[in-house]
Amino acid sequence: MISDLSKLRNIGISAHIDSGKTTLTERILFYTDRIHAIHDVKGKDGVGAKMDSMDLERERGITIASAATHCQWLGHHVNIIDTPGHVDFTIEVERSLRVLDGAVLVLCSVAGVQSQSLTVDRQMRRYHVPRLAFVNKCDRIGANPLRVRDQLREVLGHNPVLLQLPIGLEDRFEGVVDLIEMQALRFEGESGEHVVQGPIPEALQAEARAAREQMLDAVSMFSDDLTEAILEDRVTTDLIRAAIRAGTVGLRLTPVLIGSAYRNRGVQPLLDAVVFYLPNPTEVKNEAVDLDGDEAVHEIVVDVSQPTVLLAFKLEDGRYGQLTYLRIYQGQLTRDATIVNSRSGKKHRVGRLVRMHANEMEEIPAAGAGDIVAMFGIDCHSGDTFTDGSMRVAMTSMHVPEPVISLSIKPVDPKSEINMSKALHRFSKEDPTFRVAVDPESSETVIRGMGELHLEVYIERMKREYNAIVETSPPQVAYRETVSQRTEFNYTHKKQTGGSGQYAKVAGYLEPYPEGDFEFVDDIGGGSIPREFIPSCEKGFRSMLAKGRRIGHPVTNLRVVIDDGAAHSVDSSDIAFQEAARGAFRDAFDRAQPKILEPIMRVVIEGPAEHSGAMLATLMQRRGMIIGSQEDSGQAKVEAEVPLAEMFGYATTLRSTTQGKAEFTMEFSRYLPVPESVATELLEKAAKAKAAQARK
Ligand SMILES: Nc1nc2c(ncn2[C@@H]2O[C@H](COP(=O)(O)OP(=O)(O)OP(=O)(O)O)[C@@H](O)[C@H]2O)c(=O)[nH]1
Ligand SMILES: [Mg+2]
Repeated sequence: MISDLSKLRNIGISAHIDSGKTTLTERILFYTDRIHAIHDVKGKDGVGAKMDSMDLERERGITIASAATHCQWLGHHVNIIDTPGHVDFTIEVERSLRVLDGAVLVLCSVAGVQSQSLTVDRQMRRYHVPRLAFVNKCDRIGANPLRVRDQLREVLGHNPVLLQLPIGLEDRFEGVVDLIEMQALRFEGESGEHVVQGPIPEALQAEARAAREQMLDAVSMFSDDLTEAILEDRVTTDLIRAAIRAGTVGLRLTPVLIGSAYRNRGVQPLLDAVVFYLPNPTEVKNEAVDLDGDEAVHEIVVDVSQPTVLLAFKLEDGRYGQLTYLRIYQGQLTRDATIVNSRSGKKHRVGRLVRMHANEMEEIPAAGAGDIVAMFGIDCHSGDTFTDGSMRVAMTSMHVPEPVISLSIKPVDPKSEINMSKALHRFSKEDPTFRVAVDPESSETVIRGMGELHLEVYIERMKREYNAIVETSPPQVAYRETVSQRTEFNYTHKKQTGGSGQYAKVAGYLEPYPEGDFEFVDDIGGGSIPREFIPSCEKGFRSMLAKGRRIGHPVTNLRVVIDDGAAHSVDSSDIAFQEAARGAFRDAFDRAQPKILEPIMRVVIEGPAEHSGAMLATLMQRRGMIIGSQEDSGQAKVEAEVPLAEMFGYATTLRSTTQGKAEFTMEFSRYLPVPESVATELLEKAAKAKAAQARK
């Protein structure tokens, strides 16, 4: 168990696709002696980076699942989670940031703040995660770390402070000037393992002095001691570090470091900075909700002697059963301990307890508050809270984005069918953004997810890991339906069949509700509907939301208000009121100018300026709305909002129109009504499908 919590760091490495997170983590593991040779992502030796352990990750050279590891640096224990950059796997970033205390935001020195940097930054803010910025790839042509520092301020609204200056750039990038110790650092040896200190090169001295002044100015804001010391000219390294730490932990400052992971430069000083400036678990505030005491807030005390509270943030099904990644917030966990799931109330016995090192694990007897480990022997959902049973609390949940794309899949043979269902069960349990449903009408299996790549990866994994071969339909967009005007209803459900009849009447209105998916308001004053039947009305309305009346997609942004009605002492019942509500919905929805909504994606394309015309054209052809475009030192960047329905197969188009030189990222932005022509098309398609269904 880690006894001195001030010597523990839990950090995440998050950033835009391809910015070098996994490459950086590989170097960190090498310099901390966790691995004994460096293997690159898509490197020539064909081995692949430690943290990208899945075959599919190695083949494609991208990270798909987050992976955890740990190392020792300057007498500190550092737990690290390397996350994927592609937005389709954003849940992996989300759940990691949920449980981490600090993060390294990696940026490319050429591309600077990119679209995913914004998304990741937003996620870091959501969980109040202090961060360091690492400007990577300083060896690339066009590297400009100072410009990236400026973008951190202008685009992300950070308070970035440069702690280093580059010594040379591009192919002459040699090392960095440490502005705190006023030393030049060079990285020698075959893999940059020897950090050699030396005097600052003559040509850089004036610039370094000015940059140090600037740095001192910015960080003295966070320390009166440092301010005083500056005035009295007795500044020390410790005083500066303490000030930077205070600003960083307080989320008011972002230290900026510089390097090239690939060229083995600048990684050790980054590790120093993790230890110096990122918080230990006791410096971060965490809260749980008391499930017994009226949802009161329970403040977490990071202490091994407190009752145990832990959060299962990630699951993986493996050879030895479910592997559950967890963050221990309070108390401790030992092998063979009994813990209670706060959601289900079920008791479980912890089997093995392990520390993860990518896909390897090391068994440990116990772990304490503040640590991140994994356990076997427990079956649970991702996001479940466990305690030792002495109280019932839940850690606040994480943000789970809604899937926007779906695909129907069909196994090719009976064997695949059995395997497919196993695979789907596992994937949907592990990944809350991956959903599986069977369409009751067509009895087709429909999978939903965050994007084409997300679903493609699961289909490939079904084949490889489960031997389940499936045919897929073209991807479908997750349309929604809603109403556009307030519409009253007054509906009576009446039925007389032999003995007792059915009678219920509901009146009120439905209207657009942009603030949420659905709201039901009971506005009945005089008791025209008996209290006990109000929930029946709500149930009736809710039952209509799953399938809208236009094209059968879910209904959203709808408020239903009931303000009158009638009941009969004998013939009114739960069922009668549900039926009345359904009748009222059918009647009013059709008159409320219903409309179809489609997901709109925020698309960002980056590429050489000579292709900017082609980049724009591809978006215009796809009903794209250009939000902005800019050109900077030969690079063009175009930002647009484009309907998801138009974006299928876009990767191929973009590749061929720009000779593979442009890249794009895409992320859900909002729902908007479809244009008339598209609505007509969708209605025709829905009518055809219905007719085909009827013929069956
Ligand atoms: N020139 C240069 N290339 C780098 C550097 N760091 C990483 N790369 C290259 O950038 C590519 C992507 O690196 P990764 O480490 O896989 O990036 P990542 O951020 O983990 O990518 P995802 O996890 O897929 O988002 C690889 O080809 C690396 O070799 C660097 O400092 N300089
Ligand atoms: Mg990676």
